[in-house]
Amino acid sequence: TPQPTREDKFTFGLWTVGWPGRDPFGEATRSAVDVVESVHRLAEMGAYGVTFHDDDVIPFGSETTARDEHIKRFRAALDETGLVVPMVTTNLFTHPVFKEGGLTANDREVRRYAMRKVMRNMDLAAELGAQTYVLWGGREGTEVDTAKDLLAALDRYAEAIDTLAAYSEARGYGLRFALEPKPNEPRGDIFLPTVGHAIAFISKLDHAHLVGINPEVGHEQMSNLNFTHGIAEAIWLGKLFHIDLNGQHGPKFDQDLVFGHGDLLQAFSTVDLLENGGPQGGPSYDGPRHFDYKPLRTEDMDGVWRSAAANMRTYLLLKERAAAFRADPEVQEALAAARVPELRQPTLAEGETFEDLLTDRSAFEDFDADTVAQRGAGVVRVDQLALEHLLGAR
Ligand code: GLT
Ligand code: MN
Ligand code: MN
Ligand code: MN
Repeated sequence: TPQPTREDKFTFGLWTVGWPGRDPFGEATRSAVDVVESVHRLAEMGAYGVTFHDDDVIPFGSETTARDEHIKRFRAALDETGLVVPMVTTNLFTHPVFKEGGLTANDREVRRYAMRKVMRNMDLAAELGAQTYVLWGGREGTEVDTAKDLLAALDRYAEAIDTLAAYSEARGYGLRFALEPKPNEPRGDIFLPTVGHAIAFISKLDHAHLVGINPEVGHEQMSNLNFTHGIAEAIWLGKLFHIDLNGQHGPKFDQDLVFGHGDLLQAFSTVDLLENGGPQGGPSYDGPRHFDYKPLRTEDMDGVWRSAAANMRTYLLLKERAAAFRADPEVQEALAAARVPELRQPTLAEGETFEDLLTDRSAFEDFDADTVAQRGAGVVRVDQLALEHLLGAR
């Protein structure tokens, strides 16, 4: 059975294993976890790195000396374990000052403060060697549409991101920014709710080349969208800068389950795309495999570490299953029968123009749509073969 190693590039948000289980209806069920312990435990389990919000490492409001001390302890843990920090983000959602928004708050003072909070943590991100800066706008949105100038909010969002990108360039930080879509929760409706909205927004930025997305499995599924299709489009556009893997059972509140513990077939197609979907059949994404989940509130600390291990093990099992699926001669035959490889062949022949297509009688005048319509597409056979590989039945 597969064991995670550093080469697998598994990373975890410190806020994941560190979540004490507080929800809107109940108190914490576990005590807070020291980040130093999280770094050591994750390293022992075979993780490659950790990610964090400023406030995960440095409690909000810490004075300068206390702040330095928190950073020093964290750095020491990284040095001892060799874990890296490929991604960093900002908490612009917990403190009540952000109740009406951060970078898109109506209150300009709040926006300026939010921007400074991000810039300060970008300094730390660069110091720790991060390549990616995530912006999840959990509080950027509304409950009441008429209480926000929606077009101005998008202007302010773009202004903020362009300013932050310019700051990274000017300081030579080399950061790339990844916007994380989510449809709702905590706000009633959040701006840039899906992969598609976020990618379209990016095209309007002055620094579009430095900005991509950090899609989360559950967030797309909350919108009843297909996550695998979403990341496929992001990959196609060169915009998959980072990824948040977890699990979700369809449209409802954000569950943040262990990867694979929600829609398992979609988890399989996601891993298959990431690992085997590249042009030559290899990986289509080479960044960290980042888990953003919450250990169930029912669990004690033993359950927390088990759930962390479960994310990595599930990913590796799916990777193994996807490789077996691709290597199975019957699968290859079923894919060929379903004409899957044919889709890589351009619709027009080399050098062929629409004029040539117009004169090709076999394409239209002599084409027998009714006869061709009778061909089965052979999809169910592929589906069942995938399922059997997934179940370990083949
Ligand atoms: C928060 C959110 C996540 C985001 C994190 C980045 S924080 O826990 O639910 O989906 O990825 O800010
Ligand atoms: Mn610039
Ligand atoms: Mn989530
Ligand atoms: Mn996330």
